[in-house]
Amino acid sequence: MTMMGLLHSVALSTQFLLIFSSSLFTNCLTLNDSTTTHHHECHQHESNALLSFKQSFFISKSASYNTFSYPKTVSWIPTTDCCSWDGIECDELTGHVISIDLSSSQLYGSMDANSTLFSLVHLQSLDLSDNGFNHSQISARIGHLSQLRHLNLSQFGETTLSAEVPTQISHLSNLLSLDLRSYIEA
Ligand SMILES: *[C@@H]1O[C@H](CO)[C@@H](O)[C@H](O)[C@H]1NC(C)=O
Ligand SMILES: *[C@@H]1O[C@H](CO)[C@@H](O)[C@H](O)[C@H]1NC(C)=O
Ligand SMILES: *[C@@H]1O[C@H](CO)[C@@H](O)[C@H](O)[C@H]1NC(C)=O
Ligand SMILES: CC(=O)N[C@H]1CO[C@H](CO)[C@@H](O)[C@@H]1O
Repeated sequence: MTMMGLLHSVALSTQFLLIFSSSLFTNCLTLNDSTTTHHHECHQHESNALLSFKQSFFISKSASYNTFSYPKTVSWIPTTDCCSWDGIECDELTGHVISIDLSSSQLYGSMDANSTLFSLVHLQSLDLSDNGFNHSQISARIGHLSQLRHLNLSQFGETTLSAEVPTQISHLSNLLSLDLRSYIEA
């Protein structure tokens, strides 16, 4: 084979490869389109559950001890995808809410025993540490969140949770970390 012939066949096969891979690429994109856009958005009932949880609290700077605290729930706006809200993480495939981080979020109020929070059954991580829960009890419904791996309800100062821990917390068989510490100011 001459040098020219070799170059020619390389060029041909490169061209073939390019066409082949570009059609593969388009196929992938089309497939992806249908899977991603469909599942990435927050489920409506989970969005509603988060919004009513938000509405059950006041924002009060003094409810959080951390000097870098800020009200994360301000970014929780009904017309937007809840997976994009501050402190919220969704499963990339199913779109279910799997993590809530509302640590040091200046939330003040009582935690309702029937809070809509307990309908978020796909939650794997829940951090409500350093807010002001006005001595409310940890709901027995915490036991509904059976996927929970991390639970942080530790509090500071005067506005801690009640010291009583419901026995249902023992239903959380996937728990890897549990923080219920209370720091009372001297
Ligand atoms: C705090 O708790 C007290 C006593 O249970 C109650 O009267 C009051 O309404 C609560 N405040 C809030 C903001 O939930
Ligand atoms: C919670 O809801 C149940 C029924 O779903 C009701 O029996 C119970 O009284 C409610 N508890 C509170 C504290 O609202
Ligand atoms: C729980 O939250 C507090 C305050 O946000 C933090 O200091 C602590 O490390 C957390 N606990 C765990 C086990 O992550
Ligand atoms: C394979 C497949 O379902 N492809 C879909 C990708 O998304 C477009 C529109 O976004 C649909 O028309 C295709 O059917």
